[in-house]
Amino acid sequence: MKVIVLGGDGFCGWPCAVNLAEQNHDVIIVDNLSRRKIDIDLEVESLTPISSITERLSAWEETGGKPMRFLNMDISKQYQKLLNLLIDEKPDSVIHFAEQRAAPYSMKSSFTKRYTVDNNVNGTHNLLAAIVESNLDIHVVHLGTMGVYGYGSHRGATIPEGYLKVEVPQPDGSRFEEEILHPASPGSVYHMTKTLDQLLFLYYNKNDLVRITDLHQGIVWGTNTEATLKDPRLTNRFDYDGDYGTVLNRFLMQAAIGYPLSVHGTGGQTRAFIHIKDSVKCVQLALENPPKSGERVKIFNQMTESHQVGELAKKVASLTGADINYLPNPRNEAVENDLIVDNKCFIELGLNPTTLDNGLLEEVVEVAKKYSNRCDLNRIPCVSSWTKKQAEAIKTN
Ligand code: NAD
Ligand code: USQ
Repeated sequence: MKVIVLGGDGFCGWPCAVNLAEQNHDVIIVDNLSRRKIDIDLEVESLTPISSITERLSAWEETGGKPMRFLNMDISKQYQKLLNLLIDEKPDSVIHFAEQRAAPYSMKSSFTKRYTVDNNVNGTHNLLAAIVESNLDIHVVHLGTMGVYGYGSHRGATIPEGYLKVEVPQPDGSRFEEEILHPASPGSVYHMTKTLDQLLFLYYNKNDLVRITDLHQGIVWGTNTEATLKDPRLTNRFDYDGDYGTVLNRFLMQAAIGYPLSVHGTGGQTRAFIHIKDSVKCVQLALENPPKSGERVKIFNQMTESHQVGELAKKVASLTGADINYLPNPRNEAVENDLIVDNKCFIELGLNPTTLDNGLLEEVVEVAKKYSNRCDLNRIPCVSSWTKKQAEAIKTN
C-alpha cells in the first residue's frame, strides 16, 4: 500500500511510519515540525535525545529499512499543497496524527486555545475536503481520543466503540431503536477539537462516502518499539514536562530521578492506557482492515487497560520506592470516575496487549534512568490550569 503519514515525526507517528515501512508499505511522512518548535518555545526537550527528521530517515535506510520520503507541510494552512500531494501520489490511505495533542498546552492561554482549534479542526477539514476534491477513494485513519466520551460517571455502563443504541419515542407511543454517535463530553480545548473532528468525519462519510476509521486512543505510555531500537538515531521522543508529558511516563521518569510522583487531587481519575508498541500495531490493523465503500465511520477504542491515577502512582512507588505527592488539581475534571471500555474490535483482529505488569520496570531502567541527566526539574510541575481559581490554588501551594 502507499500510505501518507501526517504527523509522522511525532511520538506516535514516527514509530508507526517505521513499522509500516518495515511491513513493506510505501511511506511518505508529512509534518510541519511544529512539535519540535513548541519544545523550543517551552524551553524543554524530549527526555530521550531525538535526531532530526533527515537523520532519522537516513539512519532508517542505513539499518536496511525501506526508504521513506519526507515533506515539510502545514496541513492546516497549505491546502493546495496537500491536494496536489494527494493527486500526485494517489495514496491508498492517509494516517492522520497531525494535531496539537496536549490538553494542558491547549489550556495555557487564549493563544494556545485558538492555535489548537485552528490547527486541529482546519487540518482535519482540509484533509477531508482535499480527498473529495481529488476524486480518489482514500481511506483515512485518524487518531482520536478516549476523551471524546468524557470522564464523568458512566454509571457502570460500558463505553461502546463509538456508537450508542438509543430508543426514540414515537408519537404513537411506539419506540424505534437507532445508533447515534456516543454523546461527546470533552474535558479540555484539545479534547473538544477531537469531538469536532468526529462531526467532520460523520458528515464527509455521509455526504461524500469518504472511508474513515477513527481510533479513540487512550493515554500512550512507553517509548520505543523494536524497530526504533535498531539504531540510537531512530529513538522515539519521551515527553516528561508539565504540558506534554502524560501521566504514566511522567511517573516513570519521576521515579527514576527520585522526584515525588505528582498525583493531581486524590488520584481518583480513571483513564485508559495503551503501550506505544500496541498503538503502532493497532494502526497497522486498522489500515489493513478498512471500511467498505458506503460503510459508516468505523470507530475502535484503542486502549488495552484502565487504571486510576492514584493506583498507578502506588504501583510505580511499590516497584521503585518513590514517594507520592498529592497536589491541587490544575484541571477541571471529576475527582473520581469509573471507566469500563469495550475494546473487542482490536482484540478480535488479533491484538496481544503489552500490560503494565510486564513493561513498567523495563521502561524506568532502560529509558527514564538512562536519560535522567537530561531532565530539567523546573519543567516537571503542571502549571497550566483550567480556570483562574485553580491557577490561584497552584500559586499558593
Ligand atoms: P505529537 O505532538 O508527538 O505528534 C504530532 C505530530 O504532528 C508532530 O510531529 C507535529 O509536528 C505534527 N503536526 C501538528 N500539527 C500539524 C500540522 N498542522 N501540519 C503538519 N504536521 C503537524 O503527538 P502524538 O503523541 O504523536 O499524537 C499523535 C496523535 O495521536 C494526535 O492526534 C493525538 O491527539 C493522538 N493521541 C495521542 C495520545 C498520546 O498519549 N500521545 C493518546 C491518544 C491520542
Ligand atoms: N495527571 C496527574 N499527574 C500528572 C499528570 C496528569 O495526576 O503529573 C492526571 C490528569 O489530571 C488526568 C490524567 O492524569 O486526570 C491524565 O492526564 P494525561 O496528561 O496523562 O492525559 P490527557 O491530558 O488526557 O491527554 C493524553 C494525551 C492526549 C490523548 C489523551 C487520551 O496527551 O493526546 O488524547 O491522553 S485520553 O486520556 O484517553 O483522553
